[in-house]
Amino acid sequence: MAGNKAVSLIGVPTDVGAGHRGARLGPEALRIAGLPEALALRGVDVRDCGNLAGPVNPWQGPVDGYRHLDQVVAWNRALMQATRAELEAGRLPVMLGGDHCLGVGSITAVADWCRQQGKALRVLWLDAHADFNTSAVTPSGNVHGMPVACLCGLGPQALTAMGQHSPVLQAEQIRQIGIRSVDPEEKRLIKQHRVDVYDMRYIDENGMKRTMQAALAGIDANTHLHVSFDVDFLDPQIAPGVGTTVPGGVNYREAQLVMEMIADTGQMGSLDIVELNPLLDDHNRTAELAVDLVESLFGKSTLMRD
Ligand code: B3U
Ligand code: MN
Ligand code: MN
Repeated sequence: MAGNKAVSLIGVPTDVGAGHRGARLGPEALRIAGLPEALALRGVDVRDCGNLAGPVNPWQGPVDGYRHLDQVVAWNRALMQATRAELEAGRLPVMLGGDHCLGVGSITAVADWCRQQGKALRVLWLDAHADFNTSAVTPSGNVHGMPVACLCGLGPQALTAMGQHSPVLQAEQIRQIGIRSVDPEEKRLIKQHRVDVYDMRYIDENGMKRTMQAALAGIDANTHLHVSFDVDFLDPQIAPGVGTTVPGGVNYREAQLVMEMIADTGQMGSLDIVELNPLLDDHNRTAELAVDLVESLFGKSTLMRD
């Protein structure tokens, strides 16, 4: 059960992969919203590793279809090493982002570790976006729109081959939930690679319970579940503190159910919390909501179930 595990918080204060600046302040906002204390209250042994160091955001335009690729690579290398070290220490790494380009480093480390341990890996990508762009089709050059493609082997070698195996993931290991903004060429790539997408229409038609049952099907005691939680998964009415809000997102009750159903599997082994931008937030309320949801991920449930 994830709730009994030792957790390590890894702050990654950067927004080099994003189109807005401010996600670099995300780790501090999550701490101020009480994340370490909330986990400790749940009986979790929490270690805050502090923030990783890396290059500043040069705030330049795209070069060959990528913005800030060298800086993105440097941050991801640092995160990959830190994530690996915490996994090897038997702890559950929680990455405090930072923008979603960092999913490459964290998941590459997790995938290497799972291979070494003989564990199956399932990645849940909670997001408004599919993050499956490449340099050839990206509308922005922002690498936070590309991490899933990189993990599936589409992208610059410096990001697709950071770990011991490339591609890092097979598409069938991924479930995307909450998707509602996909660029036209990105859609073509997603279909070509057969990524399993539970978009908002699927959720509207089937309800969140059935969506999560489908997304979690096949998970067993040998599965390591990695949750990559982009805060823009949530509806902007409840989570305004993100750079790329998309209306029509997951509401509070649906989000709680997602987290509770993940907690019920007992198999979550690593977590990313990304794209929180405190400069766009309203008195840190998005960070506080993220902390509330993470508590549910670690087993806080309703009174009736405790
Ligand atoms: N798909 C767009 C927008 C985007 C993707 N991920 C985020 N925004 N956060 C792009 O620029 O790739
Ligand atoms: Mn994302
Ligand atoms: Mn997103």
